[in-house]
Parts: sequence; C-alpha cells; structure tokens
Amino acid sequence: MKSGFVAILGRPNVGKSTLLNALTGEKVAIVTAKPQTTRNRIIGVLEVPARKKVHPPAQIVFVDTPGVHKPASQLDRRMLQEVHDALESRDLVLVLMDVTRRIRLNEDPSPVPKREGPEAPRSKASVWANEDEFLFSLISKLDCPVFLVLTKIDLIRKDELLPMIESLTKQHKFAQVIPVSARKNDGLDVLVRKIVDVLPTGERYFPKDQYTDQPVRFMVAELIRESILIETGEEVPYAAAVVIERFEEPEGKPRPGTKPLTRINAAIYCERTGQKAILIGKGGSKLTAIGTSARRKIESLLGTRVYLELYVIVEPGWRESRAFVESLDWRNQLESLAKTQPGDEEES
Ligand SMILES: Nc1nc2c(ncn2[C@@H]2O[C@H](COP(=O)(O)OP(=O)(O)OP(=O)(O)O)[C@@H](O)[C@H]2O)c(=O)[nH]1
Ligand SMILES: [Mg+2]
Repeated sequence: MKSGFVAILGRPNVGKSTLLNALTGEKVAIVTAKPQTTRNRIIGVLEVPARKKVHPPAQIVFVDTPGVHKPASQLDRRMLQEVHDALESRDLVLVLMDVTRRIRLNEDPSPVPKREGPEAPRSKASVWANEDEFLFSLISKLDCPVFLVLTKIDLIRKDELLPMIESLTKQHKFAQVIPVSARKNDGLDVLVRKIVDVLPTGERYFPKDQYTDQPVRFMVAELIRESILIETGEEVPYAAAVVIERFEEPEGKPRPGTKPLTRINAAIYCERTGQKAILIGKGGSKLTAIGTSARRKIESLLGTRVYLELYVIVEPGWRESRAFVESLDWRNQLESLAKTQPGDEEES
C-alpha cells in the first residue's frame, strides 16, 4: 500500500479546511467566512481503496494549516510555527489559491509599486502580491512535490481559469495544477488520484477507522469557537479563545427513552471588557445563541445530549502572551491534563 503526509497550505480563507472536510467526509476542522479561522495544524485521515490497474490502497494523512499571513502578534507567530511544523514532515504539499481572489488581483488596474514609500500607497493588489510572495518563498525551499490547487471554481467561468494558471505556473514549478470545488465536490477524485500517484510505498500511520488525531475535547472547543466566529463581528472573533474547563462523560446507564448526557463547561477568553459585553449580549442573548448553536454541533459529534455551560473571561492582551498562546495548544493541554488527572486518558 501507499501512505504519506500531505500538507495543505495557503493564504487565509482560501478554503483549506473546507477541502480537508470534503476529502475526509468528516467535520475535522471548523470553517467560517472569516479569515484566520484555523489556528492549529489539523490532521484528517483518508483511506483510499485500491483501484484495479490504477493504484494500490492508500492512506493519505492530510494536514490542514493556519492561513499564511505576516505575523503581527504572538498568536500569529504561533500560527506560522504550526505551518512550519506541518511542512517539516510531509511527502507532498498542496498550495491552495482562491480563484475568485486571483481574478480580482488580475483585474485590479492599479500598478504594483516596485518600491514602497510614503508616496506609493499600498494598493490592495500590492498587499496581496506581497503576501503571495511570502507564500511562494515558503514553498521555494521545499524538496518535495508541490501541487497547485485552484479552489472555489464553482464561483467562476471555466474560461477564466486558463490565464490564471498561466500566470501562477510562471512563479513556481508545480508538479500538478488541479482546479477543484470543495463545496460542489468537483475535481476531488482527480486530486486524490494524483496524490496517491506520488505517495511513497509504506504502512498506515493511523488505525484504519481513525479520521483525526485531535482529542474530542479540543474538537468541542473548536466547535464553540466556530459559533463565536459566526455569531460575532468586528475584532471579537480574532480576540476569542476557548478552553474546556470540565468535560464529564455520561456515567452509568441513561434513563429508558433518553440519551446519555455529557456535561461541558467552557471558558471563552477575550481581551477587553467591551468584547466581553458583545459576547454576552443584551440580557445574555448572544451567549445563549452561541451556546445553542455550539451545543447542536457538539451533540452530533458526540452522539449524546450535551449540557453546555459557557462563561466569558477577560484576559487583557492574551494574543501577545506567549505563555497563554502556548497553553491554548491541545498538545500542551494534554500534557498538563495528564499531570493533573492521571486516570483520564480516554480522550487522547
Ligand atoms: N463557493 C465556494 N466557497 C468555498 C469553497 N471552499 C471554501 N469556501 C468558503 O470559503 C470560506 C473559507 O473557507 P475555509 O475552509 O474556512 O478557509 P481556510 O483556508 O481554512 O481559512 P483559514 O482557516 O482562515 O485560513 C468559507 O466561507 C467557505 O464556505 C468552495 O469550493 N466553493
Ligand atoms: Mg481553516
């Protein structure tokens, strides 16, 4: 059989997590319309059955990453570190480009200034071009195959693709160029086949029925954060972090006719009292809305009823605190949980 790690790379909001979920058929990573949704590298595993005379069976370990952007805070730096960690052990890299954004970039009539000074204001096009340069410099150092994956093709006409492919392939020698729509499930079978083609022969990295390495506890925290991102605007989504404080699995048998109940307490961290007020809302209405939408998703993940208690804590400037940012990483949380609760290891 074949197996390997495939890192999914790209600027924020290009559809990396949507692609991961579509490929694995599971909700592995949260997805929102806001950039910088993903903060950690996230593994999603796909088992590919053998295809007669085409390829042997394979296990593809996809690694979704935070969107590549110039870091401005400790949190951003941590997110970029996650990208580097994902690139460290990989057999193949998929670079995702959002075709709708590329079209706007190509159409922007303002010239990209060569050198920027106060007299040359940064146009949108130049900001995008610079950020792309940053991404291209990351992949130029890679010694593995790199596929260019053009995303969201359901939103454009097919004839708009060709010029885009021409200009992008001038910037890097991609092993493959594959247009896809994760939303419409278009092009994904071709993508999977091309991936299997380049993967090395090897054994499974994960048991056959495991689709992620994330502990359930962390997935629950992410689902709550997804609801916060969807329910709030302005700077609140970026300043919010979720930590599960209590996760009590059902004890004993449920009463006849009822489902077992999981009790979860979660702290929502924000940076300022104004943000806390927005998160709570008038008479607690916002927090209730966040809780209700999150609870539904958690119930479908766990297959139990869920009692969810949320509270909001102000942690001034946490995005600049290295220690706090580190403590949000579930890999670090697992370590400290193992120290405090030596018997509680089922979730890992
Ligand atoms: N129409 C369309 N929209 C898509 C497609 N893929 C993703 N989107 C939308 O694009 C937005 C961003 O998707 P994400 O998957 O969260 O993007 P991401 O690259 O993981 O973003 P970050 O985690 O913030 O870096 C969401 O609103 C998705 O619904 C697609 O194939 N077609
Ligand atoms: Mg994402």
